[in-house]
Amino acid sequence: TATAAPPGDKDVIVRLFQWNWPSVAKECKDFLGPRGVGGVHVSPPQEHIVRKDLGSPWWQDYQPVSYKIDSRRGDRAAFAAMVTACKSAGVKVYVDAVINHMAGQDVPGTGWAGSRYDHYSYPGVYADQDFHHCGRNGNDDIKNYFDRFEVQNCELVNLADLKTESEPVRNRIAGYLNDLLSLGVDGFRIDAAKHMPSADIGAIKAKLSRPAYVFQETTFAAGEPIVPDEYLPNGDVKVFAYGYDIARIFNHEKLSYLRTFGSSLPSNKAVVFTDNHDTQRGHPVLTHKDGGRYALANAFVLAWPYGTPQLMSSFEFGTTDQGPPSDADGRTKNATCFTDGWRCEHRWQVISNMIGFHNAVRGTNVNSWWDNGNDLITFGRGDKGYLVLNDEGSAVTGRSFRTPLPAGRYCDVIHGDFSGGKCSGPVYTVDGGGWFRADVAAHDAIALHANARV
Ligand code: LAG
Ligand code: CA
Repeated sequence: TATAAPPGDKDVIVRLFQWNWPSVAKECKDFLGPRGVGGVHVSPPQEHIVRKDLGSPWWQDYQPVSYKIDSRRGDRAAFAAMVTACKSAGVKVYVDAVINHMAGQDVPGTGWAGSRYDHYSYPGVYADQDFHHCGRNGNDDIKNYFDRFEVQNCELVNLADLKTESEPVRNRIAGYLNDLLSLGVDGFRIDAAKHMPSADIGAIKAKLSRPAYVFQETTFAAGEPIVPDEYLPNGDVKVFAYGYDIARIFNHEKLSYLRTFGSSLPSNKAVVFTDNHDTQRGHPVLTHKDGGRYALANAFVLAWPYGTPQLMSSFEFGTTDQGPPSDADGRTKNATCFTDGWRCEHRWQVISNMIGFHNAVRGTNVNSWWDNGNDLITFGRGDKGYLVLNDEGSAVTGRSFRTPLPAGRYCDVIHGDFSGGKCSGPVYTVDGGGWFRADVAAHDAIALHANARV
């Protein structure tokens, strides 16, 4: 099965977690497009449950009630306008597709757009015969992740599990995805992919009206029988180990270990990330709460040639259930970067400028690796870029670094913005032998690249 190529020459994906459609549209035009971001991963657009009684938790959105495109983030018209705006800014739109299950509510209710539902009944969409009833564990819930049948046919936290092997169910799901394609979306993040046999996802993909980029949520823990590799025929896979490894190395080990960083999955099939909305709620990963260390980790992710980087853009939360800033009716408020809890990691100076580095070095190999055997690392990418990462507790002073760069004056995009031929931060002069001299503060970096020459 051919995978629609992501991206082209711009492959970075930004996850605007829970952003409403007008805010996504504006961000595509104001920032993502101009900064060279390839695609935006948006939160689920379909009608979902409403649990105002629980304070409208963010996870309402992962409990579909119908495939109407009408959610706390906006209606169909607002969604369509967002897609148009992003595409005209040169940013592809990837939809979070929740297709393994419907809602997990034991009592009947009314969804966001007014659809009535009961646990295994979604009038006009699905009825009881469309769901698995695995007959295990007393309540049909998944308990044993080491049992393939159970993981794919029982219920993930009580969520009504669709018979993705059934033709009518596949047709319904494909109908929803095709509706999104008709509005111009470019691809899908397949939610809970591990909970569906890979062949079921493949069969649904085969029903799509045109090629779409697919990346799959394939969580994995050692010893589990269902492995991410199984899902490669459908498209790309998310590499969860990557973010855990990054956190371990930055928190407890040595940056010099990054010299061979990656995973056993092929780089061109791997979507990599420091954190996502699930791992940042209670898993050992780096997040916006780690401040500078998070920025440095993402600088490495964007500079290193393994996988398609996905950047997280979060809202602050006290409890793990807390939803995004909302109005009295539960509509998500506009995302206003750096206020009202919107952290906008993708706009942090280091992270956003390293998107430009990533694009400038695309297609080149790592060279000139040098480390001090501990937390100071340096490497080049082709003759296009050079990164120094100093995570030592003390500054490196007056050191000469040998880069693969042609002679010239380069903007340090870690501390300065490059635009209109000017740099708002430090500029380093690389000589004819590729050398430049610099001081690097503790827990700091320098990044030079071909598209930021002064
Ligand atoms: C995912 N990827 O494969 C999402 O990234 C993840 O965030 C989703 O879980 C999950 N799959 C299902 O789409 C989230 C929350 C869960 C939440 C679930 C459904 O992490 O905590 O479950 O969405 O809303 C919640 C309650 C459960 C309850 C369930 C059903 O936390 O206690 O049993 O709803 O009512
Ligand atoms: Ca399933």
